[in-house]
Amino acid sequence: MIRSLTLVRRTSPEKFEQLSALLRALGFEDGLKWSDEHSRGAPFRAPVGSLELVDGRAPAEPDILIEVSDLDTAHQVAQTHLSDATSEISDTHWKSRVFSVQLDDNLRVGFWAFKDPLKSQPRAIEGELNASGMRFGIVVSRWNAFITERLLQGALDCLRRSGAKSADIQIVRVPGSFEIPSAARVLAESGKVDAVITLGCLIRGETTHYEHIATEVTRGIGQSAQDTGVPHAYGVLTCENLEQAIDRAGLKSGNKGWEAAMTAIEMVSLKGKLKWSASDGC
Ligand code: DLZ
Repeated sequence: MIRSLTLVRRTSPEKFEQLSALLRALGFEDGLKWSDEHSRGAPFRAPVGSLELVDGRAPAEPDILIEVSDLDTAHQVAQTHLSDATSEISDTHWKSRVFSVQLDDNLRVGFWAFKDPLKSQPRAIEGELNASGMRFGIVVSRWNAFITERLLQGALDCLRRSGAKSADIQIVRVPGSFEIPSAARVLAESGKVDAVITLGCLIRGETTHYEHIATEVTRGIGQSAQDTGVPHAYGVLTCENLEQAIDRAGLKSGNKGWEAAMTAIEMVSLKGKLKWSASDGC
């Protein structure tokens, strides 16, 4: 029902133009201007926006507070447009930073942004990282077991620490990465797991037809996920050499088995939430 928010203040034509130019420079789009013998208006459209009512005090009590995505750039822009009127950036008591533009005694506009950039992201449905009650299948290849066993340990560590019970984790071993998709599909179709974690290691230097195997394994895992609707996490390393594989199995670049397990947990949770929100009509 609500279409716009209007700020009414008496100010000079010069200040009015200066504020308009600043809002334009910060990304507001011009609407249709109007004027009559008493007043004039300049509507601005925000690409995304919201209206918030606050009962309490804001820093320096601006007449209006505008949330921006990049406060430092907004501050530079304000300084180029209204250098004398623009305050320094300061901290707020709500984990944000703010500066204000004092146009005249009648009009002070505040600009602010959360210190944590993720807080100002658009609201979204996201999975949780709690695995309690979830059932997992792990398909792990024996080829390059020196690496894949480390991936498996990483995945198990992640699942258990996130609340999964050992009894709810089914481990399946296959000869090589090429066999991962078919075993993953059987597990997914069994109805006994909420997600499948696939772990393997292909090393280009040691593998003839490396590209073909890697492409086929990736395609097969993706297809199993799409056909069955069961989340599949991809923990198959495709490496140039053994050193790279060691790095990704717990040395320099973390443990990709651990990361795949975390992805599986998040996707199971997300799937539950999406089902819930779809049945709720959202
Ligand atoms: C044959 C083969 C080769 C050469 N290299 C690898 C590898 O680096 N990583 C891996 O997981 N598997 C490899 N394999 C085995 C194949 O994935 C498959 O198990 C066999 O070709 C039998 O189908």
